[in-house]
Amino acid sequence: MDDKNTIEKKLSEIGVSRRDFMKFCGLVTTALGLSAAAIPRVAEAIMIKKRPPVVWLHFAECTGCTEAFFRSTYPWAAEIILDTISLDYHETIMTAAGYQAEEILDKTIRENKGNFIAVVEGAIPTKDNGIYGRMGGRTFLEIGRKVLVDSNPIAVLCVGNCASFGGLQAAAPNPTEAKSVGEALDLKTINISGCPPNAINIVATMVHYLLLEKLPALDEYNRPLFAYGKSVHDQCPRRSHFDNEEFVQEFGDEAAMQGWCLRQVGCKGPETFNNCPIVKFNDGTSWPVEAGHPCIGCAEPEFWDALSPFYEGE
Ligand code: FSX
Ligand code: SF4
Ligand code: F3S
Repeated sequence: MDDKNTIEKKLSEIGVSRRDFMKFCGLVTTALGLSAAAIPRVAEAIMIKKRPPVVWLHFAECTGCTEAFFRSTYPWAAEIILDTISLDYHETIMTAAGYQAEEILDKTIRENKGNFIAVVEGAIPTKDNGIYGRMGGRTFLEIGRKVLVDSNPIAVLCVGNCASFGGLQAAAPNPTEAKSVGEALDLKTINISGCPPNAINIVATMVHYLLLEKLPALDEYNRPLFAYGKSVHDQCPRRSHFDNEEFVQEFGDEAAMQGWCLRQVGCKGPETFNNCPIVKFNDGTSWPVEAGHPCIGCAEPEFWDALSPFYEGE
């Protein structure tokens, strides 16, 4: 059976139309900055390529990242991706609980040492040897050392601001001395930041690995450049109004700022790097600024402290 038929067969098994699937692949391709000509290769990478198992850990967080990923507009996308990435352990969706769940985790990392991908949500409390974050009798620090350091995964993908930079848990006064996964464990991680991050960027990072057999290039905060290479402001359609001399001449500075740009109500688009204006959320429907809400800088380190108050102007 050729690749095209294999994809068709898999799609019909889960009741997904080829049209919807290709649209989803189009969004992933856009996020990766590839031309539309690459869509068939992205589709193959998602549906056909053989891949390493994935372990998905939760530390201190609100689980919003998982929610954003699993409840995307394409409910089947998570199903395909989970099958695609052969997810072995995910505390939110796995049926096993208690000792059984712990056993699955231990077995997966034992049998796949050095050959699995780890996805992590949440920050790690470090005060008093990490006792403020525990699961199954082990601290997040201990679990992190065992799974993310000693078991030597191919890559550690930090999903969300909390795992990437500490997020809300690390905001002042940070009573548990919560830290990013990289800082708490002295580890190089790939940071897919945002609170929550865009599901398309999570999938695109995995597809990058499946397609090109290497991890994506990163910025100074270890975020994939394909998604975080430009500021929100540089890609914002509202920007054209205050950059557009004709508009300013006709309607004046004030209209350019007040009617369109949200800077005066506190938009942090100029300080924030993310591809929201291009990839958008909810099946490419909209994103905060398009919906009339200023960007609050959710993809940036320490945004709770450094970029608040969120709703005041300069
Ligand atoms: Fe943090 Fe994610 Fe914000 Fe929540 O896992 S990035 S609080 S959306 O859930 O970690
Ligand atoms: Fe920049 Fe925000 Fe204004 Fe858009 S709304 S142009 S991101 S400041
Ligand atoms: Fe976050 Fe700003 Fe995008 S708040 S979702 S980075 S527009």
